Amino acid sequence: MTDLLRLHYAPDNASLCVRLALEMLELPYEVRLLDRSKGEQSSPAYLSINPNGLIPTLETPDGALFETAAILLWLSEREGRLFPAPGTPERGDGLKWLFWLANALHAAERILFYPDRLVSPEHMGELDRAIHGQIRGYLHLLDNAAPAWLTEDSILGCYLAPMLRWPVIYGNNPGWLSLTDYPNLLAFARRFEATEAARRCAEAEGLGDKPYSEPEFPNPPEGSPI
Ligand SMILES: N[C@@H](CCC(=O)N[C@@H](CS)C(=O)NCC(=O)O)C(=O)O
Repeated sequence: MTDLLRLHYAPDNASLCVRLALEMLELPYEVRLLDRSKGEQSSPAYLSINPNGLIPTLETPDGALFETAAILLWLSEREGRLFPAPGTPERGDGLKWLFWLANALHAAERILFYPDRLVSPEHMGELDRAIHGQIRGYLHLLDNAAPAWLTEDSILGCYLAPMLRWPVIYGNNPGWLSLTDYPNLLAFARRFEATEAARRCAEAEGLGDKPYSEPEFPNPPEGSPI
């Protein structure tokens, strides 16, 4: 247990969504690097706070929290900012998109990044094509819906922005996706990356000048992101 907020992270991993929210909320926090090249996310010490062996975990006075969406919601409710409060008319809309980001888009992106966990090498191309189609479909849906929350000051934005960059640069076929096909999402990415909070995170994790509108492979001070 800690009185502080302690983010267990690896650069440009899902912990980035949480770092963005922490910076946006201007909360004091410390970070603990998980070196993925050494498999530190699977160490007994880390598994004792996150039995999934996934990044991120946020240690809090209420205990260790995992699952990006849960951490983002917990932070916003603690501070009373960046997400519609319970009982407000906007709450339902916020919740439905938060769950959608976690269950639809994030889940699909995990298939893109870890196809080898699901199929043998000879089926990898087929899976890649299928998941590209699904992610494109999700991004078109979001671009067309252009929900009211697509603003720079929302935990939904903190969750979405990294998910616009990762599929462009990671996976077996980097470059298969271009944000120019999604004008509303591209406009959001440009606004989001111009915020002070996003700039501080980009600096801390070596994400470059246009991390969301024109993503490039990162160059984090810690070395490799994966
Ligand atoms: N559902 C989890 C997914 C997190 C996730 O996919 N984290 C990745 C890093 S971006 C990870 O830990 N990958 C290591 C692995 O899957 O072994 C969440 O939202 O926290």
